[in-house]
Amino acid sequence: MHKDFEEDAVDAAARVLETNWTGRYTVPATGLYPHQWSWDSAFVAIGTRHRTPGRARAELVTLLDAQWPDGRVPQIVYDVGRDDDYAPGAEFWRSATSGLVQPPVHAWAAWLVHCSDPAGSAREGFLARLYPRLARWHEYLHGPRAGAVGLPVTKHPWETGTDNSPLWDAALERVPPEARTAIRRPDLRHAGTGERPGSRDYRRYYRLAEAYRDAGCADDVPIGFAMVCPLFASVLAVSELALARMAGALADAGGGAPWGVNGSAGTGADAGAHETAAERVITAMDAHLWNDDLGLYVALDDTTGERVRRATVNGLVPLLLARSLAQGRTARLLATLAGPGFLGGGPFLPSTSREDPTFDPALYWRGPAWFNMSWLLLRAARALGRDDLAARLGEHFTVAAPEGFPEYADPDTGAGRGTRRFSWTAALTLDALLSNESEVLPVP
Ligand code: 2M8
Repeated sequence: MHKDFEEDAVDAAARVLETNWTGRYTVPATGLYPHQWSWDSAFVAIGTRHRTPGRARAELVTLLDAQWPDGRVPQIVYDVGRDDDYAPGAEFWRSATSGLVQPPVHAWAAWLVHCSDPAGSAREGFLARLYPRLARWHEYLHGPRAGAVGLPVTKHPWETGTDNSPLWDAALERVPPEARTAIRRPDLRHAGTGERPGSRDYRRYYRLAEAYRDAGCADDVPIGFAMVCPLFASVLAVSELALARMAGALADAGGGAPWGVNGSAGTGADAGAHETAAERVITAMDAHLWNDDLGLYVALDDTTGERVRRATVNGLVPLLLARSLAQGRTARLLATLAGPGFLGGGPFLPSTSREDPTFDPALYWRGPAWFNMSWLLLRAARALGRDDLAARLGEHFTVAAPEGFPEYADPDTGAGRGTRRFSWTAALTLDALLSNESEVLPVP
């Protein structure tokens, strides 16, 4: 990439993040998403660590301050009073946070943030502050959220982060498209109807959210949707390995700490417990989510036990764990990624395979190229030493600044779609351009 272009893109990305910073956290986009979102904040911190590491730490601390007593980290922390600008809001949840969750990228993000400024992190006691909270977050996912095969279930498409992916179609079809709450769509003021989920989907989304809220957000009450996702499981495994690194760093720094996983002392033993948890996730994913015909991992319906035969980018994310996957899987995943459904069929990485009958290049998670997905696979490619593949995935970030840091892009032309000045697009562009880490979990 040309040096001047890179510098301009870095400055422009930093400006977007400055605009979207509220003083305590970064909104995903000032119009469409005016609150703090869980996994967005993790991606934002991964980018802001390069320029303003103190702000990256604050971003994660603010989010973890909203953690529930049961350990869950909420999908949204509301800027209460702005219910007119996004729905459902605090009034719907009868709480300042949503009761749902999002993919657990946080411990990985916290480790990357720590590595980029270990001195500042130590000064603020960042790891000591976050580690016990992140460990509790994971305990919640391994405990109340564990499904039949031991992997965490998502109880709503909003929890998957890939809200209208075709992976959820069949399960969602069983949910009656009737909600008691009057549905408002402020989102349609900021994005085209052809880019957002339709009203039938929204009635089902509300129906599920109402059922979960009315059950007190208890996880032992079935509400009609329970899906296991390979993207969610993969980032949980990476984040467990990040917690192992943190436990090790804390033990080195202080010779142990008064917290721990399942009550154990916070010494090297904790690192081992997190590594074991990661291995358990990977083994279960390999045993239950692999689809040999499609050559990637798929979702599992925890209610019916059926695997969802759909090829989506979610199923390629386990490449982050390439070295630990079952024999032959990494080579198959790389072949699928290079094949006609994904990078072999066009310049940018689509969210749903170009060969899947549901593929739509404009509709949200059903085809467009998302920058966080290119970033996840870029990190995987770098860790595998596949510079050619990393360069190819990195091309996605060359369209980010010229297109105004869009939420997502057309996978064939790179034209921006969705909202603009989108925080994680800006943040991950910063990371793609400024990070020289070749490991998924670098060492400070
Ligand atoms: C999108 O999801 C929200 C609900 O959480 C929505 O559509 O209103 C998704 O892309 C999700 O992954 C993202 O975290 C959120 C905010 O950027 O927007």
